[in-house]
Amino acid sequence: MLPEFVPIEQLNIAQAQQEIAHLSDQLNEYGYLYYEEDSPIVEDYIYDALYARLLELESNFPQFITPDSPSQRVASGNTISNSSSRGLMKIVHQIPMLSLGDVFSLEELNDWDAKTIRGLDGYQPDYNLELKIDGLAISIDYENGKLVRASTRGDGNIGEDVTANILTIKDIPQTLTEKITGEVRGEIYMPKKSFADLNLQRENNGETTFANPRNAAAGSLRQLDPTITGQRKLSAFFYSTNNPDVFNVNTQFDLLKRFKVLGLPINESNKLISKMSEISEYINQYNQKRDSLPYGIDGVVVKVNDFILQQELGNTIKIPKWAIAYKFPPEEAITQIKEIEWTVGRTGVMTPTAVMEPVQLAGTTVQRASLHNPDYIQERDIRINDYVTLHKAGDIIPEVGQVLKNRRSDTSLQYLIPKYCVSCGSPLVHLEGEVALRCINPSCPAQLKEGITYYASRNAMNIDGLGPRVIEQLLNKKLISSIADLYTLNKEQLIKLDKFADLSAENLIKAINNSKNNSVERLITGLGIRGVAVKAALTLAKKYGNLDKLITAPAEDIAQTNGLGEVAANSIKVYFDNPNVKELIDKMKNEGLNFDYNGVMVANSDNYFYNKKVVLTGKLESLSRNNVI
Ligand code: 1X8
Repeated sequence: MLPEFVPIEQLNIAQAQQEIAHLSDQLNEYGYLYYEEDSPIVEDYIYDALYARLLELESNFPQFITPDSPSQRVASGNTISNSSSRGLMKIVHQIPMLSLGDVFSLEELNDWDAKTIRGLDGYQPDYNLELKIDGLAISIDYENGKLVRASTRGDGNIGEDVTANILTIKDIPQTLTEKITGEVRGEIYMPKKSFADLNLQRENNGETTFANPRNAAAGSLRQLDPTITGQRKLSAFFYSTNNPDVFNVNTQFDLLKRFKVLGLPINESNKLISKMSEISEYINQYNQKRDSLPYGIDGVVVKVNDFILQQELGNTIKIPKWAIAYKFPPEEAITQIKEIEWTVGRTGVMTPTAVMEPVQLAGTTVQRASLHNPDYIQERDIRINDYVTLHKAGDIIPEVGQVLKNRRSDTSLQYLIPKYCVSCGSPLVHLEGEVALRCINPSCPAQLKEGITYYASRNAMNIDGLGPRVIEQLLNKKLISSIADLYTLNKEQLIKLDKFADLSAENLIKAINNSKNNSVERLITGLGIRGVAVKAALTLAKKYGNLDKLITAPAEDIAQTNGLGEVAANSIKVYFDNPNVKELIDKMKNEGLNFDYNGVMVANSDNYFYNKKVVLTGKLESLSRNNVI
């Protein structure tokens, strides 16, 4: 997450010095993890924002610029050397490999369009739209059609010589179809399928897995042993050059076609548009297609199509003015687990939730993700303070993906699964055949709270005004200890609760009393019997007509019910055989709860009404229109 920056003019000198030192350290660490370890821990946009802040501070307080500031790194390393600790030769790019400016909304894109048109004295250029490939940039020199050198982008000025490794990638031609001498730039990526296979294989070998295809591609390309790169199934798309003259074309659109003729792989999803308003269709199309593409993309690159116009617009130090990246909301993020929280559900199952550093993910801020059950934690060896990848399952629910074990500190300890219920302290049990941990104390307050909340919920007894906060207070004040006790409450007791006025107390008492008349399928649902949800409860209510009949029905008979089976039938029998439940049902009966089905019974074929419709007109004394059906 980005910190809120204090406006520069409000900083005193000491604060500025401190912030510069802090940012400098932070960015150096991020840069090291990104470039040297292929293991970034922050999104690019966060790095970029922090870097921009550092530059702003340094330009206002130049006395605090230190030689090890990331802003000074580029200027100091302008010679070829092999001083890299990893042993790959450094290559200075003849022309820097720029990054792209980026925008995150159509509005910002329109601003960029307007600025571009202004830069061209009001001329509206054509734009070539291309997919932004989630890989790593590469620069390759061909001499007389032969591949002679390849280097990574590095910091934009100095990259690493990966020629030997690039020669092992089958999709990259070692010889072009024409004897051309010139440089081409593109993106190396690992197809999603190769990434999944690689990680599976690494997991089986007990090796650490890669966090995403991009890191896997970077790790695979920057190997000292090219045979390893050769085994990694990398691929590439080419999209630009430093030497447009060599290729005899005048536009970006034609350059891609020319690359194809020369045997260079290109991404053929590009599209030429004549005004910016045509972009939204392209963006929507690929945002939707994104998951089903065999390679990762993280946005759309918009380029002024005509090379002469590109030249006219020119570059800033860091980015071209004639191109921009529209970034999709990130689909995967990296964050740190701060805590594992356990909650007890209605049936006593204790579920773990990871509480994390808040992070942006596919358009929302995410801080919590279910860890499902203890096995999920143990199989992945998830620990407090671990860095993990986060994605959205089915595009909605945040889910923890991988643990970045190489980011773990030496002092990290294995996470210990709790042995006791977090609500009542009773020992937890692992029931046969279940992965879940359960608290089996029937009077566990957390279970009661969840159970009563479910009982009062819309699909069950539908008691308006009886939500979890009220129920929690009723339990804490010991005014209730079961659902039957709800019916003994009076107005005076409710008024003493937090935020309870005369009227709301009265309304709640009314709502509770009204629920006594509900048709019995609501009561059956509300009991929360395992395997019996709304639909099954209705089927049972229709079949037996009355709760007592259901309680005394043989398991075999229940199992014959449409949509139920032996498992649900057994669960029903076990439930009603429990002495605590027997006591509960008696209490409910004494409180006057309706045990009958108020709707239309399922008729047997020998019944007179079988297959006949009965039409009633007029008004009924005891039933409303809703209750009849
Ligand atoms: C980066 C990328 C570019 C393109 C596709 N994917 C990228 N990651 C493209 O132009 N089609 S351009 C680029 C850059 O200039 N840094």
